[in-house]
Amino acid sequence: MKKIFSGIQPTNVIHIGNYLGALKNWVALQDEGEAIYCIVDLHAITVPQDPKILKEKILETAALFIACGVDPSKATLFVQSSRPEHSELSWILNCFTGMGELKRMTQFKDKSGGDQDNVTAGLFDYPVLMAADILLYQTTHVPVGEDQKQHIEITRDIAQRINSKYGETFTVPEPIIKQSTARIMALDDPSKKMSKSSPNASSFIALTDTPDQIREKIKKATTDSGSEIKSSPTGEKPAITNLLRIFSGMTGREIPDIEREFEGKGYGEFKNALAEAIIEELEPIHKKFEELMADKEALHQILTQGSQKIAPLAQETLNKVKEKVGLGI
Ligand code: ATP
Ligand code: LTN
Repeated sequence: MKKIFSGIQPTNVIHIGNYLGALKNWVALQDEGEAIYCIVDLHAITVPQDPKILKEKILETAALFIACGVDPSKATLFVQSSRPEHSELSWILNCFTGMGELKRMTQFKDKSGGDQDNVTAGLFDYPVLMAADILLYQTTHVPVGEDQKQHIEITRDIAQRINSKYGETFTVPEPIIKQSTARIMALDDPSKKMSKSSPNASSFIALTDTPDQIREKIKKATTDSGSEIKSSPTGEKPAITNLLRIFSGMTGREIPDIEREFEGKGYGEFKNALAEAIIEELEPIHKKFEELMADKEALHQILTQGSQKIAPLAQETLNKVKEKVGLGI
């Protein structure tokens, strides 16, 4: 039986890159095995956060998961910091991880912007906490976007290292990366990944954007030279390729089918149809999100129950590791 684990940080806004690259797959996978989905607030504090906003975002993120189709009666939802086993296992795994391995992580290099002395040790150590999240639940599959592939590889390396030193301790997990939507690019610059932390709000479409905001952002989205609505998997037309991938992800239609529909038509017509397709997919999500946010008590309860449900598994793995390493009395 598949054991699925994934997480999203409760920071900024969840955008259509997160939705197509990760969340949509989470929903599909909850019917294929035991799924555990986590709001990774400990990861969020690796960069400065306003405490009041962070708390509010944790609930909003839970509401968005459910609004997007994660069903709390099928999948377990919980907040990372509510289970102390994550931090504890993370410390132990730190002692089995090399500085050199962490220095090679491209996300750390990107996020520290070359100024490694002025970011937190938490940001450097971020992949080890992520490894703890995954390994604690003996996860078999981790649905993520392309940017997290290297973090799953280091998780596998750490698990294999401990397994070969102490005998079978952890399940070695596999990533699930849906290639067509694994890396949705920024609307203002198709050479950059669509990112929550971008200072330019026009670079992403948030799941909570209004229809007018969506129309405006798609209208402004960068396009390539020429006027053909045709993708180029080899990279000469990165902007239109990205817009076609978004169109396909939102509607479930194949890219060649969309290209045929817009043959001989211009960007204007294509962009109008794309904006409407996004609005149509997001409308029920907005509605559900508003309903869920109106009953915060119910959201608290879902998250508390989720955390209690998975406690025995987290404790079992942690105790096993402590025993093998020789910790405790
Ligand atoms: P930031 O860019 O600020 O680091 P983020 O947008 O990557 O944040 P996360 O919470 O780090 O957001 O990612 C949540 C999930 O969404 C991860 O599985 C990640 O791989 C996926 N994801 C993030 N951005 C994209 C994207 N542009 N395209 C596809 N998947 C993405
Ligand atoms: N690092 C991921 C979020 C994350 C995660 C995880 C994803 C934290 N722990 C465990 C999958 C499994 C991100 O920010 N994109």
